[in-house]
Amino acid sequence: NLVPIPGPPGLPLVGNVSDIDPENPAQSFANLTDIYGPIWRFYLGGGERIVIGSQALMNEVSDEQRFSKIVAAGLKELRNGVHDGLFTSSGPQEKNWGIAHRILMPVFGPISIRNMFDEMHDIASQLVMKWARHGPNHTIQVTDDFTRLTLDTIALCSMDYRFNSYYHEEVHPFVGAMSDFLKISSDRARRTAVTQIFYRQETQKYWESIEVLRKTSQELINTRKAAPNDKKDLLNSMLNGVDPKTGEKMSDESIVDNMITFLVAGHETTSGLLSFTFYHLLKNPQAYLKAQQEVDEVIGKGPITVEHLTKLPYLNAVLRESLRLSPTATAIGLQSKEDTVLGGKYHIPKGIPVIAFFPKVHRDPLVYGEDNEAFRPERMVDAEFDRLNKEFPNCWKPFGNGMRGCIGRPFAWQESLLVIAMLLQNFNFTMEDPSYTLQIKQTLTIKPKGFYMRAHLRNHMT
Ligand code: MNH
Repeated sequence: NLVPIPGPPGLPLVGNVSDIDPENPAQSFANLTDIYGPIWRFYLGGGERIVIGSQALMNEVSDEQRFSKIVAAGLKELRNGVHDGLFTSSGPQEKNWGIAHRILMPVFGPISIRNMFDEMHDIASQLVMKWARHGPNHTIQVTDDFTRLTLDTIALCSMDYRFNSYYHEEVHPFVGAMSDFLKISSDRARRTAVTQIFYRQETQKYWESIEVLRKTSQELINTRKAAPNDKKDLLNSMLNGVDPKTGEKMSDESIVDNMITFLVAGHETTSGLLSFTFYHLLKNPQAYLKAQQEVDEVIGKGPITVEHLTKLPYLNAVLRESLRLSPTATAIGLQSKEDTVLGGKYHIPKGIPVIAFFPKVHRDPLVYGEDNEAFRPERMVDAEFDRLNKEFPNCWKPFGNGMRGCIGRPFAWQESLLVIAMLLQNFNFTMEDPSYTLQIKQTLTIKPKGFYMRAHLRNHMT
């Protein structure tokens, strides 16, 4: 009673290369899911891959007894720079993953994230100041300014280093090296070993960028070792933390891997979340109004404190709903530990990449109903959210799954709540072009393309 997994017919050698737009694979994945249903397969670079896009299948592949993370494609290329760092490691079978995971889990827990509030507030204030100075006639490049924010924040919190991105037009050399590293990694992932030979200059730039990233990080470690302090930041936690299981500390090599990993994994995703959230709020004036009213009632006109952030249920729901419709990390890659059957009738060979595609999982009509395309934060307030997750386990997965889920989630959440609250408190926003329709720019993550706003200081209006 097994049936073949449907999918677009492919050509010999090149497989389905023409079915997937390299500039916007997420759009192609969405279209192909509409055509072939919640499970389909394609061929690229010789190998078969399977895509899933429903809550029921997501729930099956979330079983860590049966499935584990696979490090393939872009992730595999990133290993050239950050090796077995947390994000790019194949998991517990690599010893450094376990050591770093056990040392860092508590460091990314809610209590130590609270201690990073002042640093987050420092950078967020710089953003507010910039937009206030520019005034309402200035076109805000939304994703650019949010990327400055998330990068500066993670660098300050993780290694006590200031990129000062709001004080320079051109990017910091470390940041430039990082975007080259990310861009070239994702381009390399689409090439065969043979075509890769024709990219000599690019390859040279690639390894130079990695060198810049690693050398800068090692220098920060050396500086801290030469002049230790008792700050409770991520760098100190990595330098001093002892793994309770093995009694080992993280090596310098592994600290460098993870410092770069935090910057890589932590900045684009959060910047995209902030950008999409403003897009959705501006497209949905009732939700915008409710969010701003909540900020006014809970925080008022005074300074925001870390306590305020626990009292913003509607803003929480706004962020959840934004990640439902626009999951900035669009997919995770999994593999079955044994030959298995999905959905009761689809044969899945052991080790084949299974791509869980969140934009479709998050629009499953059985879970989210007729209005699955609507931005409706009300469905994500705590009571509703809990009910959904109970009734439809694993229906909302923007931070990944299980032990390989996002370690930076509390960090990203606190930062995002703080920034949105501060911005709504200080400004009224308008869309530069009210007829703007959402377009996606995809790199390792997705962001809204060509989305611009204007910021009107609220004090000037009342
Ligand atoms: Mn993050 C893993 C999404 C913010 C650091 N993150 C993941 C995964 C997803 C994800 C999905 C699982 C990847 C996979 O299975 O291959 N992360 C996000 C989103 C945001 C985010 C949507 C913001 C919004 N992440 C952050 C921040 C940091 C961070 C901020 C660091 C400060 N994430 C990580 C690390 C991992 C990860 C490290 C890998 C954890 C592990 O496997 O041990």
